[in-house]
Amino acid sequence: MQGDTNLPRRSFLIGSAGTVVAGALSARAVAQEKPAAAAPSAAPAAAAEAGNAAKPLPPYVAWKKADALIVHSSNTIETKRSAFGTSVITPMDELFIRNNVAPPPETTAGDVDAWEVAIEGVAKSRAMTLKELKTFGVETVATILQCSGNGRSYFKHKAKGTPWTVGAAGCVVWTGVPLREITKELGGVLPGRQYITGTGGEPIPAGLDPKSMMVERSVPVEALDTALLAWEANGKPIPHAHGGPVRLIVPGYFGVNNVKYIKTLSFTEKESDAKIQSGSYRYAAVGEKILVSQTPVWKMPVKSWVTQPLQDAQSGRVQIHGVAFGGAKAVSKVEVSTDGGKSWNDAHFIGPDLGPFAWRTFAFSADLKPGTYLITSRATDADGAVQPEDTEDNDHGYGFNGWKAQAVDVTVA
Ligand SMILES: Nc1nc2c(c(=O)[nH]1)N[C@H]1C(S)=C(S)[C@@H](COP(=O)(O)O)O[C@H]1N2
Ligand SMILES: [Mo]
Repeated sequence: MQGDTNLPRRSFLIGSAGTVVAGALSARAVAQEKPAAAAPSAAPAAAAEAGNAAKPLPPYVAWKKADALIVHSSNTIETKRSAFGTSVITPMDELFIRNNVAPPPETTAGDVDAWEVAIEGVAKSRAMTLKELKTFGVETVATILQCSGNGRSYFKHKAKGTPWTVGAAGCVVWTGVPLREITKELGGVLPGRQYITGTGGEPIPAGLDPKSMMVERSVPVEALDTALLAWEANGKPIPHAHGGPVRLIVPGYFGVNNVKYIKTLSFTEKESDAKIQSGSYRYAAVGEKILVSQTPVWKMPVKSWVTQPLQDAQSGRVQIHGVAFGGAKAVSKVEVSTDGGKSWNDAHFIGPDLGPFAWRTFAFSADLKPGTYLITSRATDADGAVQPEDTEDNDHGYGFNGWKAQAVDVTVA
């Protein structure tokens, strides 16, 4: 029932041998990513919220809401589980941050329209400014931006990397020009071009191998139907920290495919040979090296999590809230359990439906007597794929969507 989502499946995870490669980006990026300790705590959400509360926001995101965020490092900042609320859209000042390398210098507001993107692999390839791109078309889409490492701390094998709980994700409304309008304008995609490859605008320090550092990602060309070059997020110009002036948005695909500060958009015959595509962000068996033969983190699978209550509740009527999504397709149903998954109750969606790539907020009204409860949720996508109890381990800890480890211990008094 997994459809075409890129879930790690047993068949992908067996058969390749090798040693573990850490991070696979620059030594610097890996150092930034190293978790203090990815201890598999009984309540990782609470532990993370308490343990990291003291770390201040780095200057480039000083405008964010510190009390809604957990700062793992200057380039890895997570939204607190308690901050998601019930209003569908994640405000930019509460949205998580993930940079693989140091961002490029900020474009001054007046120069935003002059930002150039080279469009390649089409009949009339050329560079064009954002100002010109804006004339080709406009569309708005709500998508879930979710790091493929979201939930990494719930994997049993202590995967290396940032120990995200549920908060390396958000739901954002993007405005931009559809790629299909751009390709139409430029005479169409050249034959045999099977991938859309986006390159980020980070400068690569001299002396370093660009391929080992550059953020260049490829997705199947079928994403052309829904992808955008976006300049607006939640009704405002995309903040620099989130990829402004122009960002590639690939609805339904994991965060890393949504290339920030995009400089080149190329229709290519092959996937990029940059390390972030070829040597990382793929599902490898635990202890095995990432190989190009393994499945990349592309489409997101079905997932949900509870956002309230997270610790205590008053006995009587309790509103259990959360978010649920199908990933690369709509979510059709979500259930809530108050007994750790022994029994399930249908929850109802409470927020507006912003389309198949957005998440939906949900609620279940429970009558709870004093006691302790293990509360969790389980979503089903439009094709009937059900969020699993657990996600099979993979070396780098990608694609976690299990309902069991995300359950919260709640004391009702
Ligand atoms: N240019 C560029 N794009 C990038 C990245 C990056 O480091 N550089 N990080 C990727 C990863 S791994 C994720 S999860 C998302 C994070 O987006 P955000 O920082 O806007 O939340 O951006 C993706 N796009
Ligand atoms: Mo990510």
